[in-house]
Amino acid sequence: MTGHFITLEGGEGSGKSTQMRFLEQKLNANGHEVVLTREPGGSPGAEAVRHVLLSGAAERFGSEMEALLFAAARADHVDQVIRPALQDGKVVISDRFFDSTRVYQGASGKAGDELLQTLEKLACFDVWPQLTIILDIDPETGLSRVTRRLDGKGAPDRFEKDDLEQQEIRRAAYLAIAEKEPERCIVIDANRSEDDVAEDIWQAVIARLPELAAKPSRKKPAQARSSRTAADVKAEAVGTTTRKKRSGSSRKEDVGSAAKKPAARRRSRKDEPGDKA
Ligand code: ATM
Repeated sequence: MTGHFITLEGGEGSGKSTQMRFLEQKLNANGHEVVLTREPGGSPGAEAVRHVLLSGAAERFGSEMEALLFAAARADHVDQVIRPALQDGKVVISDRFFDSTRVYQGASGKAGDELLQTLEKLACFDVWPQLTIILDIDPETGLSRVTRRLDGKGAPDRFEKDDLEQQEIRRAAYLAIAEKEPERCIVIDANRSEDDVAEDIWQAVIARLPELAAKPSRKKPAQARSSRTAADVKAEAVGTTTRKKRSGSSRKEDVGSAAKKPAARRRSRKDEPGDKA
C-alpha cells in the first residue's frame, strides 16, 4: 500500500475535527490527495453501528459488547474506505481509531487487553496507523468546550455525558499509550490556540513522515519506510510475527497467520464502496 494512514485521538473537546481539516489543507497544498474519515462510522455499515453506539442502546450490555460493536464497525470502515484509499496512494486521516476502544472500552470500561488485541487484529488486519496524534486536553477545559458546542443544540451522546473522573481516566490512558508506543504516537498540547496546535501537528507530521512535506512522485511512491514501520508497530502491539514485505506481495504475506482468515473472507465481499465522513 502506497498511501499514509494518520489517526487523531483525544478526549472530548480536544479539537480533533478542526485540526484534521487544517492538516488536510496543508497536505493538499503539498499535492497529496486526502481522505478525511471518522470513527465510529466512515462507511455506510459503520455509520449504522455508530447510531446504535452513540444513542446508548448498547450501554446496558456492557463495555465488552460495545467493544465488539466498535470493532465490527471498524472492520467495515477499514475494508470499504481506508484500505482502498491507501492502495490508491492517498493520505487517510481518521478522527479516532482503535486507540479510542483501548481508552473508552478498555481503560475506562471493562474490556480486557486480550479481547481488545484480538479485535484489533480482526478489524484492522494489515491496516495500521503510521502516525497517531494524541491531542492532550485538560478534561475540565475539554468538557467546557463540549458544553459550549452543545448549547441549545441537542443532548450529549453516550460518552459525552460521562463525568470528569472518567475523562481524567481517559486522558491518563491516552498518555500511557503514547508512552508505550512512542514510534507511532505523538502527544500535542491541545490547551492552546487552534493555530498553535495546527502548527505543532504539521511539524510532527513532516518530522515523522518527511515524504509528506514534498509533492508526491507519481513514478516512485514513497512506501518502504512507512509500511515497514506499520508492520513493526502492529507486531509489537498485538504480538503477531511479521514477515518481510516483498514488492508485489499479497496481504497474506504481510502479517502472521493469525490474521489470514479474515483477509480471505473480505476479498470475497461484494459490498458497495464506502463514503467519506
Ligand atoms: P466523537 O464524539 O469523537 O464523534 O466520538 C464519538 C464517541 O465514541 C466518543 N466519545 N465522545 N464523546 C468516543 C466513543 N468511541 C468509543 O467509545 N470507542 C471507540 O472505539 C470509538 C472509535 C469511539
